[in-house]
Amino acid sequence: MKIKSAGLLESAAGANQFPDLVMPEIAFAGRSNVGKSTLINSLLTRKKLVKTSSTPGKTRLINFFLINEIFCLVDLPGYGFAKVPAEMRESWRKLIETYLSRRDNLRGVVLIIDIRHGPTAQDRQLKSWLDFHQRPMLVVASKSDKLSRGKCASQLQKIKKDLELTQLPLPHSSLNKEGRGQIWKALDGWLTSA
Ligand SMILES: Nc1nc2c(ncn2[C@@H]2O[C@H](COP(=O)(O)OP(=O)(O)OP(=O)(O)O)[C@@H](O)[C@H]2O)c(=O)[nH]1
Ligand SMILES: [Mg+2]
Repeated sequence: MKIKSAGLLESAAGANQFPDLVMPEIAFAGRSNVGKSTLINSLLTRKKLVKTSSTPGKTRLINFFLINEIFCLVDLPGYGFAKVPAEMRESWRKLIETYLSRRDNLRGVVLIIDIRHGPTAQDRQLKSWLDFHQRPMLVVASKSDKLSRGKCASQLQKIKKDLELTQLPLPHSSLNKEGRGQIWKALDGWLTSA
């Protein structure tokens, strides 16, 4: 995919702020700090389009990025960040669920799991919830540069088993760009499906 243009279209705190679009959309979900925003930058070969941070809880709104004027990539707030007050966590959960259950133009969800840690209970919950809502899903194992080749391979198997997937997750590293081509191939399939 050649990226000709990429820009922030909307930051939404509620469903009334979701952009009124019919173009295809792909969302990125996962635990706080797992690398959602970094993956979007890596896919777009933009270093700073999406704000990233070593402090968890950076992305608090749903950010819609318009790409090539023809589709959107959507950065969701991360879940599972213990330092966020309970009522705020609850409001994020509602925001994410509202988005994922209602968005008609959503073609698929990229669920990101840290390759070192594997899925948490909340990741498993989200996976079952996406299955229930029949949302196409791609699991990406982030930060593959943090482990040796052999350890990466065994962690991919473990994530597959834990989440009861039919295929291995795709590894990704923002440092050496491992997996970028394969991830794009999956996203292209969603974007071009009717
Ligand atoms: N080594 C390495 N670090 C990564 C990779 N991807 C993300 N990181 C680092 O992980 C941290 C969190 O990345 P973000 O992209 O901000 O994570 P996020 O999932 O968007 O986090 P929230 O917005 O808080 O939900 C940053 O310090 C990134 O530089 C990777 O592939 N390799
Ligand atoms: Mg983020």
